[in-house]
Amino acid sequence: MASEINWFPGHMTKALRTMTEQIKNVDMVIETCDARIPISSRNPELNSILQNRRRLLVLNKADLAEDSATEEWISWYREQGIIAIPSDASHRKGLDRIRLASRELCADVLKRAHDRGRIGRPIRAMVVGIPNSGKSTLINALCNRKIAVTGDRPGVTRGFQWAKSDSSMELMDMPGVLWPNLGSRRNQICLTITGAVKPEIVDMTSFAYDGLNLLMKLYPKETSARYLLALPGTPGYVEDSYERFLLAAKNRGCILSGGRIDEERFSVLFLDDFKSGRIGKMTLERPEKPRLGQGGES
Ligand SMILES: Nc1nc2c(ncn2[C@@H]2O[C@H](COP(=O)(O)OP(=O)(O)OP(=O)(O)O)[C@@H](O)[C@H]2O)c(=O)[nH]1
Ligand SMILES: [Mg+2]
Repeated sequence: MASEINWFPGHMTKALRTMTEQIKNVDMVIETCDARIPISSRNPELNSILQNRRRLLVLNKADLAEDSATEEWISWYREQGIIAIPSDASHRKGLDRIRLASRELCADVLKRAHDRGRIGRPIRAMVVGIPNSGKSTLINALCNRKIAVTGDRPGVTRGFQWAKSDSSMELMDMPGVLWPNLGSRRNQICLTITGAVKPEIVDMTSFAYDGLNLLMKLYPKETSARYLLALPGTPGYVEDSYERFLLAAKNRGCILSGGRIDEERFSVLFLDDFKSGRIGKMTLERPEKPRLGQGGES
């Protein structure tokens, strides 16, 4: 089924082309990823376009991720030589650190401009990342104005747009971009349940089912509490994952007339629960411990 999904619609090809054209007009890149999936929400195809531009990685939606895991990721990225900063753009958290790190990253550019008499030259940054990771929200927060259109679905920003902040930064908003096939099925699940993929293009019931299984594995206590399921290893635990999915749906009242379980309604409800953090603060992947003799990003 997954191979038939078009994860990479045409407007994303256009966005990559725009990035390639515009990269020469910026001093640095701010890449937003989703703090709940700090690896699988990074588009591997951006590297060839952004090359060795100064880059800041923002772990956005940190309010939905487990705090200790976010700290682990920040340290892990630091070890890889990547500056990563957590933020909650919706609630304007992490902005000062982003501004400061941007100034530090571009210190030489600012100094050169200063030496040529351009005092207070703004930093120009292109904001890139996967759809729905909060690029436009972050830009509005940094500018303290609603300049960019935002929305609770992927694919809101369709073209590039400049936004000027308080004179210290000029930010270029970009459409969110995925890549063909998205890697492993686990990556596809992570990206779909966190909201980077348009729900219309996938079978959401199958992703909700896989998502519930993943959460039961990673956060059994929180997940079973939300859906009134018995914990693994306790009496009443349902071993069969499909039976468990149906029971969760039933426990949340998703029942059709005649007693049949409304899997579709439960899928929407589950995905909405996860997206809004109602099941708990959750991080779906952890940094790999480096194996001896290994460096760089996985
Ligand atoms: N909880 C939480 N929600 C956020 C955060 N940042 C953005 N959002 C929400 O995430 C959704 C997507 O935000 P956008 O700023 O439109 O995302 P985008 O990356 O510009 O998306 P595209 O333009 O589609 O690529 C919106 O509903 C925002 O309110 C955050 O830090 N925490
Ligand atoms: Mg946007």
